[in-house]
Amino acid sequence: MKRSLDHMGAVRTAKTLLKLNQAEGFDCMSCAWPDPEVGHRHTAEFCENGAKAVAEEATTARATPEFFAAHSIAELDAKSEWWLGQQGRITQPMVKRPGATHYTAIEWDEAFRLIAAELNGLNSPDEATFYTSGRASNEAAFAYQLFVRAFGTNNLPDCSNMCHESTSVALAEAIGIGKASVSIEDVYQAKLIIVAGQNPGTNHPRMLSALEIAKDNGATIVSINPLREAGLTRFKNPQRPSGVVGAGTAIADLHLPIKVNGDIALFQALGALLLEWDALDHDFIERHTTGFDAWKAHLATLDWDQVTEVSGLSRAQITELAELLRDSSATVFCWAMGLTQHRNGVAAIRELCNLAFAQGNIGKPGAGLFPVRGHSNVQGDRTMGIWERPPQHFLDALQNEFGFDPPREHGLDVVDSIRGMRDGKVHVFIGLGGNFVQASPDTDVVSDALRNTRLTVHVSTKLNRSHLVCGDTALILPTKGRTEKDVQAAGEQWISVEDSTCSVHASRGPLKPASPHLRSEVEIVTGIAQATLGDRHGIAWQAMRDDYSVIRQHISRVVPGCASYEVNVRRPGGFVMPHPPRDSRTFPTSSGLAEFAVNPIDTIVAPPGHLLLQTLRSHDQYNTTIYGLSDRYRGVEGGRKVIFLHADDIAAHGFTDGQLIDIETWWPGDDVVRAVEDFRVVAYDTPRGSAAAYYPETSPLIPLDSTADGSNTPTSKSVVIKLLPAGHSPNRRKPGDPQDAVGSDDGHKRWPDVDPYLS
Ligand SMILES: Nc1nc2c(c(=O)[nH]1)N[C@H]1C(S)=C(S)[C@@H](COP(=O)(O)OP(=O)(O)OC[C@H]3O[C@@H](n4cnc5c(=O)[nH]c(N)nc54)[C@H](O)[C@@H]3O)O[C@H]1N2
Ligand SMILES: Nc1nc2c(c(=O)[nH]1)N[C@H]1C(S)=C(S)[C@@H](COP(=O)(O)OP(=O)(O)OC[C@H]3O[C@@H](n4cnc5c(=O)[nH]c(N)nc54)[C@H](O)[C@@H]3O)O[C@H]1N2
Ligand SMILES: [Mo]
Repeated sequence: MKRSLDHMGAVRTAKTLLKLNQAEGFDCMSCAWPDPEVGHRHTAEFCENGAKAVAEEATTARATPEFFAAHSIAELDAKSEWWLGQQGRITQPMVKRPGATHYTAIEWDEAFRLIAAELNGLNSPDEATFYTSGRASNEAAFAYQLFVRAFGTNNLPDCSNMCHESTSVALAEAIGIGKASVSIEDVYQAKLIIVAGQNPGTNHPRMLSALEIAKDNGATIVSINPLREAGLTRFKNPQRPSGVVGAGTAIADLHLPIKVNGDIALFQALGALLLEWDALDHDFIERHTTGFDAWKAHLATLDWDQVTEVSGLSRAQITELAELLRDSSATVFCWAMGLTQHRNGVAAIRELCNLAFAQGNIGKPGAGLFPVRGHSNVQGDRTMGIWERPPQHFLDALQNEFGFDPPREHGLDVVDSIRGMRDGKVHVFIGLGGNFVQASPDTDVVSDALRNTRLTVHVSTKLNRSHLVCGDTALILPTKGRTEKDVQAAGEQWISVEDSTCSVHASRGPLKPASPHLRSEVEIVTGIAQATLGDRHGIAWQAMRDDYSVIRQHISRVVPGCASYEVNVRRPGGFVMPHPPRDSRTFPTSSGLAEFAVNPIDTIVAPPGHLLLQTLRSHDQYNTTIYGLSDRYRGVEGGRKVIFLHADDIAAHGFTDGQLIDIETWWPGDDVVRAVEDFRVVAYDTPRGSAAAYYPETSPLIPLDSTADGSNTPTSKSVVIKLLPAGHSPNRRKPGDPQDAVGSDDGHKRWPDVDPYLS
């Protein structure tokens, strides 16, 4: 409430928060956690971090043309990401012309003409890349992918490429559809819930309420995580009077402090024990799966010494979880970035699927696979066709509906788009939301790549680093957000989104837009499309812009599972997309069966003297948006450049708790030294050899080429690092380089003189 009142004042706070996640209100733009059924929602159906996300968007601060006149781009680039965000909502389209030092205002139509001229001047449509962050609505996303394909490319990288792509790949192979097989009701009914590589207390706080309900119903909850995340160990439900006082509920009954990247070994060991005890669903295996015998044979060779070494867990700890699995009649497996962002992320998720198949934990009440998505509409955007590797049937449907022949070859994902720009093959970058420079790995490389382009365009609500890393020409196109009313020619519009459990529903913003010049994402996308394509292919962009139900009619004919979209999505609470494994144990894989997989335990082993670093979120950020400098649940206040280490690792390096150090990456065959400097050592309860630090401050350490097998996801959760006392990194910047306050993000800046953290 304090944050909301500070940023929005009392009236806007009441207007927004009471509409948040209500059937007639708007969808929270924070995470993709599902809403309870209509009729079972609280008056305050939101969490602390959802309220922060709303305050961040509905803030009364404004970044006007006068603001941009007063600050050069170089000056803004010396500021922290936090400071940039605090300048408020961007009020008008802004342009940086070639050679200019400042952004200046530009009319919408001129901006669109400028984009059209650059796009139409390319030798090939593949010389442009079109990024999407996961906040865009289904309507905006559908129009955007339609424009990009009508323009002639499948270069549609998105934040998913850096997020749950390993999940999408693994699940598509294993069950034939890349989405969660559960409803929120399944969570309530589960007997056992495993939360692996996820920190719901911070990133999906309303999940804790669901876990609490499950617990009240008798479920056992297990966390598998190198860190003992506070939200799982003591949860005070703010929705209950008893939740605000007292010690809170211990959500997790069992915590397995796994080493970073130890999960495949653990899952295989669990499988081996289930096999040994014959704790299997033979009927399910027989009727619905393939590959069981190979999996069984593979696990017969399991080396327990390797398992305990790699996972950092004892046989007794693993057996305790295996017994819980054995005794559970319905298990839900939840996961997030702790599994996906590793070189072997796809294999880890396939191994988790093996466990689910062995006991038939899919397609029955209280059981299933639950990848908990990040961005509020990242799943919907993919459903709408934001994908660089679209399935042929989707392209066929697009062709039928619009009469043009969409490009058939795969496009560039995030990592390949960066390579394309770096190598001078991609000349235009357009971002529908997001903060590409800070979200991508290898910050210095991606910065140079963007600067190497002719045009960068960002459709954004607020100022961020990516606006300051410009192509020859750069545009910022300010958009309305979820909190805001959207009136078009046909009257007030609403949009639709899909959550982690395939539930699709409507969202309407209650507030007057931050500036009269703002346009909606649909308006901007169709505006660019119309300027670029004109009458090409005869697509009626204007009609879509005037009335979003025109887009929804197209969606109903193109997107599988969306028949009668307009009617279904208008229902209170919306509708649930079909999911054959969940609905009928039908598996649309190539074999028509759920597929067991055999994976080696090829965990990344850090060379002697090195550690494995995972880069994660604090309690006070939304991805690259830094709300503040407090990671309350981990006891860190006032700064973000910290590294969490086991006390023995600190001692082994000859460091002390609180000391400043530099961090370097080790990457085979690479002569570049990647380093970030002046990170404060924090002794923490994590296995030896495993380190943790915040993203995006540590993103410069992640080599662009370090990606997951099969999904090309940057390995944000397993970076081999070396630690040095501060000042010893050869990469260190010279004195006189920009020095900045806390919250700095390029790793080259110093702490202030005040004590940067109090634990
Ligand atoms: N408030 C807030 N909410 C958010 C976001 C935000 O930034 N702020 N971001 C949104 C987005 S886009 C996403 S994708 C989600 C992210 O949600 P999470 O995946 O929960 O986010 P991370 O902070 O990356 O945390 C990863 C967790 O995995 C653990 N972990 C790391 N490595 C390993 C490993 O090798 N094995 C295991 N078992 N665990 C490991 C870490 O200790 C940490 O608890 O949250 C979404 N919601
Ligand atoms: N090292 C490291 N890197 C990571 C990760 C990690 O764990 N570690 N996580 C990865 C993950 S999971 C993800 S999803 C990506 C996130 O990558 P992105 O989605 O690219 O990043 P965000 O920080 O969510 O984007 C924030 C920006 O979006 C804009 N914005 C906000 N609301 C709206 C809106 O309604 N419309 C539009 N058009 N713009 C809006 C604002 O200008 C804001 O600055 O980062 C990835 N990068
Ligand atoms: Mo994400």
